[in-house]
Amino acid sequence: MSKVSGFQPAAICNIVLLGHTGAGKTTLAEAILHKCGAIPRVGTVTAGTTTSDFEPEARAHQHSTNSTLLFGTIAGRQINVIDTPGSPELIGHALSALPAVETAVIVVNANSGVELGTRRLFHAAGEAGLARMIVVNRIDEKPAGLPALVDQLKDVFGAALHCINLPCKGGSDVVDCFDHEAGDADFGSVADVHKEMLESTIEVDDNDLERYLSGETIDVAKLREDFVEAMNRGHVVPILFTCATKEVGVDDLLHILTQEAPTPATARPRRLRRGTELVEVPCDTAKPLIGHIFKVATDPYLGKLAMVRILQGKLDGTSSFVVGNSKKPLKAGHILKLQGKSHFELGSAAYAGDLVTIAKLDDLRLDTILHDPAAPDDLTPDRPKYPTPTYTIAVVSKNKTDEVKMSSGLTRLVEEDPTLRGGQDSVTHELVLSGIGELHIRITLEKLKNRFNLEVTSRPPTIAYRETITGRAEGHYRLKKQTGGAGQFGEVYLRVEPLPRGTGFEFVDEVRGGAVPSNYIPACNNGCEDAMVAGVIAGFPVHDVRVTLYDGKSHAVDSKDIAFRTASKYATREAMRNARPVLLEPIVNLEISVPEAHTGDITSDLKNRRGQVIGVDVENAQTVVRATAPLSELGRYASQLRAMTGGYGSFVMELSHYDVVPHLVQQKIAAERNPAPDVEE
Ligand SMILES: Nc1nc2c(ncn2[C@@H]2O[C@H](COP(=O)(O)OP(=O)(O)O)[C@@H](O)[C@H]2O)c(=O)[nH]1
Ligand SMILES: [Mg+2]
Repeated sequence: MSKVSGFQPAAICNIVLLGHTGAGKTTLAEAILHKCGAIPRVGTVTAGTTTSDFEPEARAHQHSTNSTLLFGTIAGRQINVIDTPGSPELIGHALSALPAVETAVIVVNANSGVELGTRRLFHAAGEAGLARMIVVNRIDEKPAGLPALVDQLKDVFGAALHCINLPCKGGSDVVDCFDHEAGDADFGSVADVHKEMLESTIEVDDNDLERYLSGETIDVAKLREDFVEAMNRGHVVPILFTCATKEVGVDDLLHILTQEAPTPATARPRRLRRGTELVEVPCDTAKPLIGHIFKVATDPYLGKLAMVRILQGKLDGTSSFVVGNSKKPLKAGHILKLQGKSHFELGSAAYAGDLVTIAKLDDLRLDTILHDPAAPDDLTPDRPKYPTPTYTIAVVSKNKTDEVKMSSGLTRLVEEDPTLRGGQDSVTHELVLSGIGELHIRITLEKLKNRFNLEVTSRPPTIAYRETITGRAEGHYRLKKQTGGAGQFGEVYLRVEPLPRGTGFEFVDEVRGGAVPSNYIPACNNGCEDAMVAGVIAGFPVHDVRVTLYDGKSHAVDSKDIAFRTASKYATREAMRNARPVLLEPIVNLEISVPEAHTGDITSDLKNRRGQVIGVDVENAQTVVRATAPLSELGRYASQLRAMTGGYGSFVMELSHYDVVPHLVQQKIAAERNPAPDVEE
């Protein structure tokens, strides 16, 4: 295996490619690698031959379904690129990459402009403290629309946006307006764009601004320094033009990335959390090692991979480190640089600012901190705000014998995806999987098949209904069995009554004069509890019931624990049937965020779902509707909300409480569940 060497912070450039599906991120990454000489020829997304889209799911869908690490070297600099999927449902992979880089390159499709997710990613990158730039790609397709597109971008993202180059020669080339003060462009004036960029840049340095205003020329080195500061502060967000398929503008992009964009040494220091405080971690190679694990994945040959942004210090195969506040010392053995599915080994240490990969260490988990034992152990990552998984399905493996394999496969996938949850539901005992939407879940199931050879069927999850009673009632049962030799005898009289919601089960012994001998009372208690396991309406667990045992009868020879247990169970069930039993359903709190124009549609749709609106807040043309609704009415809400709002709606939910199911709905559920009638065991 060929070895590569580690770069110093000032010679590294880390970027993440963000933007909607189809903007051309993966193709642009391919062009960057080609220009850096890292790959001999460029692959295409449609043929499934790009370095980045190497996973079977990405090839099948012809778009990225995971984030990937790539790197190239040019002009003495190492460029680390993280390509991300553009689908809003797969945004978790894009968000987790933000803490790893200095610069977010937001790629916009020249044909479609600002698309779903573009704004969100632009702002998320800003909140993560990244420098940002916008690449307008696919300029070959509709060159006449570009001036209007620039206006739209400035309108949406604000006054910090300035072109740093312009298309020329009919879109077959670009002219750099940072280094050039004059030239021919397809639209706009190179001189004007240069001046606009220059003037916004030097605004970050009062001294330079004063010198400029008094007619002095600012030399390029100083201008570059100011430019880095302007990008770091979000005061300048450059716009660049490219045609990735023809590699137009890619030299220019690389020039800006290597000469003008922040490096780990000049970027704003990355931040970690200490409790509620944010702590800056300067990119200093001389300090003890601190690294953030921003991605975990599995390689068919190398096993588990943990991808690390080295924040401070340096890392080599022999460095001993720990994770979080664990005391267990770990060693990497080898430090790898990934290039899509391939990898290279580092022949030297990796330094602060670099993105490297460690194989085969199970203790390394997403969004954890690894560090030298001498570095503080109370630092945690400032985790990106991941969307909450609210789209849930129940899965069953097609092959019964696969069940163990399936839960370990799911655990792996959940570990690798911050927006995926999975596991056995403690109430329904189903294996459930929650994600952001249908596409996200579909891709997850494809991964189960492709990686673990697991085929599953999926269906809506069973709602964890509960049962309770709303009245008092009496129950009696006499168990008498005489089969040849020893018989069974137990007779109980009891009463049931409702308890306040959330109290659980209570057993009270009011038996007088040994009508039920005291040694059988625990068995009676157990029998009453047995009756709580499955209620009388539809077999769901029973909550918040008090059972008071007050009388009974025993037999000197035939009475035994099991007889009293069984009798108590059936007496309790009989009593519950007469105590106005009801079904309870989980009610969730919802916070639904939609563009203001959709508020009416959303609230009337909620009414059809038996929901109740609690409040509506409007902020920046965005409405947040707060409501409660039964969980059972929200099975496909994640996808339906997106459909109702053209993709711009999102929501979070959490369990609020349990409430009585309306009678008609209860009858339907009871008929579907069809619980078995009581028969003596
Ligand atoms: N005409 C043209 N097509 C492009 C360009 N860049 C990418 N494409 C095509 O656009 C489609 C989506 O590209 P891809 O790289 O997968 O976009 P991503 O989803 O942002 O990664 C592919 O079919 C590419 O070949 C470009 O500059 N010009
Ligand atoms: Mg892609």
